[in-house]
Amino acid sequence: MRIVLLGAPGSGKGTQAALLKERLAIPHISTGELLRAAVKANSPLGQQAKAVMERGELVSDAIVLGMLEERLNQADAAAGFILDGYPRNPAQCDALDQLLERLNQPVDRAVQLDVSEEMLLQRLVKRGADQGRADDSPEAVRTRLGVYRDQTAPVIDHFAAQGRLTRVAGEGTVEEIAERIVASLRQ
Ligand code: B4P
Repeated sequence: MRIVLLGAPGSGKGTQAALLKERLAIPHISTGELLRAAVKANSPLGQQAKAVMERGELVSDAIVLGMLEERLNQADAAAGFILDGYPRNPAQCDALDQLLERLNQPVDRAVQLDVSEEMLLQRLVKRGADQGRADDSPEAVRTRLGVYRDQTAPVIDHFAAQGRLTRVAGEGTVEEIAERIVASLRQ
C-alpha cells in the first residue's frame, strides 16, 4: 500500500508513521528526517538546507525531489511506503504524481490528520523544550504554521479531487489515533 500522510507541523505525522510502518510492514519515508540526516552529516545538501529549516521555511523543491527519488528507488519501497512530509506545495504534488507514474506506483490513499492550531502550538513548544529542535522555536513554529496554511493546505484539495483523501481526527492518545488511521485504511 502507498500512503501519503498529510497534516500541519506537529499534527503527528512522524509519530503515527512510526507505528504504521510496523503494522503495515512498509517503510516510513519522511522528507524531514532525510533532510535532518543530511544536515547532521554536513553533506553539501545538508549545508544548503540547514538555515532554511531553522527559519521554518521550505527547502527548495529540486533538492527535496532529488532526495525523495533516490529513497523511493531503494528496494524496500517497491512493496509500498508511508510518505510523510511530502508533498508540501502544489509544485511538489505535480512532481510526485509524475515521479510515481514513472515508477508505476500511484498513491493509494492520502490520510489527513486534523489537529487544532492551539494543540499544534502546544505540542511543538513542548517538543522544542524537550528535544531542543532548532525549528521548534516559537518564531520558527509561527513561520511553519504560516507556510502550512499558505502552501501546504492546497495539497489536501489535490488528493480530495482525486478521490483519495481520508480525514482522521488527530487529537487523542497516539494509540487511539493509530487505530482510527488503520480503520480508515480498511474502508
Ligand atoms: P517535518 O519533519 O515534516 O516536521 P513536522 O511537520 O514537525 O513533523 P510531524 O507533523 O511529523 O510532527 P510529529 O509527529 O513529530 O519537517 C521539518 C522541516 O523540514 C520543515 O519545516 C521544512 O523546512 C523541511 N521539509 C520537510 N519536508 C519538506 C518538503 N517536502 N519540502 C520542503 N521542505 C521540507 O509530532 C510533533 C510533536 O507532537 C512531537 O513532539 C510528538 O511527540 C507530539 N505528538 C504527536 N502525536 C501526539 C499526540 N497524539 N498527543 C500528544 N502529543 C503528540
